[in-house]
Amino acid sequence: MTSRERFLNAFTGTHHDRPPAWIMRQAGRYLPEYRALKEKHDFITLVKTPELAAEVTLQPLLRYSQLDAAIIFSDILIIPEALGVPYAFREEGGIKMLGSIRSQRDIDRLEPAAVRERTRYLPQALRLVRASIGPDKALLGFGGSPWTLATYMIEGGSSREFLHSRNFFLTERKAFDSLMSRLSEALVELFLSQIEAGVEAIQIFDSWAAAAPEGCYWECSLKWIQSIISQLPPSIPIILFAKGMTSHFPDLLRTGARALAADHSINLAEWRKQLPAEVTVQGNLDPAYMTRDPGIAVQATRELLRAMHPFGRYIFNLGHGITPDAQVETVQAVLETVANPMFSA
Ligand code: 1CP
Repeated sequence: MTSRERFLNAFTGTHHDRPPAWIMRQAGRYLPEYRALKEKHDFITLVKTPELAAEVTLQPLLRYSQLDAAIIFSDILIIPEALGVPYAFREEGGIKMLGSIRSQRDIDRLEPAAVRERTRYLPQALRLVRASIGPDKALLGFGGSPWTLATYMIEGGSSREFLHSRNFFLTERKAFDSLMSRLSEALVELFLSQIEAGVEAIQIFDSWAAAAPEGCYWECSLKWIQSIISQLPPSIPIILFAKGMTSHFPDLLRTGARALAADHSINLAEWRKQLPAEVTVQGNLDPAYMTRDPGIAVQATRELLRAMHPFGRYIFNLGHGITPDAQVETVQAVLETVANPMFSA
C-alpha cells in the first residue's frame, strides 16, 4: 500500500494495519537543514518563493521516510497579506501585523478578488512538491479559519487576551460580519487553488477558537467555516482543528468537515467514542514529548496507537505544531513506532 492510499483510507474507513502519519511544523526550527536555509533567506521569502517553499516542504520527507503526507510549507497569514495587511515577526517572538482592522473603512479596503493572483506562489510550490514526491505520498493544503485570521488583523498581531477581537464581535457585529465574509471569500479562492494543484486534503486551523465569547462559537467562527466548506468540492476531505474546542464536536461536524483534529488536552479514544463512526479523527500526541529522549515519547505513542487501533479512521499526528526544541532522534523514534504495526497490536 502506498502512503497516499493509507492516508486516503483513513477517510473511507478501509481497514489498515497502521494509521497514516504526518506532523505539523515538520518544517520547523528543530530541523538543522531548515535552520541552514533560514540563514540565507527570511521566513517570508521562503514562503513566497515556490522553489524554496517546495524544498522546505520536502526536508522532513527526505529525513523521515515513515511520513505518509507532507503539509505544504506556508503560513496562515498569507491571507491577511494578500488582502492588504502584511505581517512581520516581533523581536520578542510572535507576529506583528503591519496595520490593524478596527473599522468598516479598514474592511472596505481589503481586496478578496486579488487573493488568487497574490498567492500564486502557493499552488506553484504545491506543483513542484508533487512533481518531486510523485503520486505515492499524500500532500496537504491548509489555511487559517476566518476567525483565527481575524484575530491577527483586529489585534494587530499575536495576542493573549483577544480583547479587541471579542469586543469587535460583541459590539460591531455588522462590521465583524463584513470582515468575516471577505476573509471567507479569500479562503475559498486559496483552497480552490490548492485543490487545483492536487492536494489530497485540506486542514483548516482554528487555532484561536477558544477565544470566541461564551455561547458564540458558531456565530463567531464555525458558520463561516461551514460556508467555505460548502463552496469546495465534497471529494476533498476537510480536516478541522479547533484548538481547545473539541467538546463542541456536534457544531464542529455541522461545518461539513470530514475529519476532526484534536489538541493534546483530551483523551483521544474517549472522544472518538462520542463521535459518529464515519468521522475521521486526527491527533494528538503532546509535542512536549518530542523535546526529550525517545523512551517516554515512544511509550506514549504506543499507548495512543493501542487505544485508537480498534476504531480505524485515524490519522496519527501531534496535538499541535512541533516546537523548535524538539529532538530529531525522538521524532524519528516516534515515527518508527507508528510505522511498525507490531507495536500497536
Ligand atoms: O522559522 C521560523 O521560526 C518560523 C516558524 C514557522 C513555521 C515553520 C511559522 C511562523 N510558520 C511556519 C509554517 C507553518 N505555519 C505551517 C507549515 C506547515 C509545516 O511546516 O509543517 C503551518 C501549517 C502553519 C500554521 C500556522 N501559522 C498557524 C496555525 C497552527 C497553529 O500553530 O496553531 C498559526 C497560528 C500560524 C501563525 C504563525 N506563524 C508562525 C508562528 C510562530 C505563528 C504563531 C504566532 C502566534 O503565536 O500568534
